[in-house]
Amino acid sequence: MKYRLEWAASVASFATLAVTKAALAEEAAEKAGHAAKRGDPTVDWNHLWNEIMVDITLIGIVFGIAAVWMMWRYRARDEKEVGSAPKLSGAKMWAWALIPAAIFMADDFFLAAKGWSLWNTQRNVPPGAVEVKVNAYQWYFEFDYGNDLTSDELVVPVGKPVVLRMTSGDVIHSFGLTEYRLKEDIMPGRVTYIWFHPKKPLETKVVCVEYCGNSHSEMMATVRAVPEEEYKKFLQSLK
Ligand SMILES: [Cu+2]
Repeated sequence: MKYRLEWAASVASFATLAVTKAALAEEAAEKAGHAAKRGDPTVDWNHLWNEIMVDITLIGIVFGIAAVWMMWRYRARDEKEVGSAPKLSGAKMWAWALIPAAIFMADDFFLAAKGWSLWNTQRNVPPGAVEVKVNAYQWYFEFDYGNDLTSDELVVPVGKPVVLRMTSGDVIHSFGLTEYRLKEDIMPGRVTYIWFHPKKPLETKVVCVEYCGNSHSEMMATVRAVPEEEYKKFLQSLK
């Protein structure tokens, strides 16, 4: 009897957590469906990030409240008081171990599955993507637009998917383009790729995000997403 209330309160908070999470996820999915098409590495990355933030915030709040409540509920009332642990039946012991574990593993697998689907998006380059080769060296990037047109700047047209085919002339580097949520290693003797879909004009930086020697921290390049016309002019200027 004594512990029945606590038991009921715990079950209720787990149930609330599960139901609230499901409702929020559904709402977020609906919003995302209206706001943006699925299958964009940047959009999907942001979506997953937000979902994880909601997830850990909810868990944090529920457990914070439970911890504070238990500290108050089970406080020592005088200096000499000795606590007495509840004697759980075998069934209750297993339930206390397995039910919370199952709830959290379901949550973890749910997020892991979303991670896999984001990975699929990152691997599936849409047909007709603009292709740029990236050569990385200690300590700079070189962008190759084909037909012997190279630049130390990455310029891409707005409104089209862009795929980067990357390799290294020396050691391992990594292509870190935070603004578009991209990161992919660049290795000697191997071609790796990553794609993104710039939606509006933007100037930002790509930085090397794998330690590659003395001047690693200075290894960066300008990235500009520009309107189609400006992109064509840029290619002309390389001739
Ligand atoms: Cu590097």
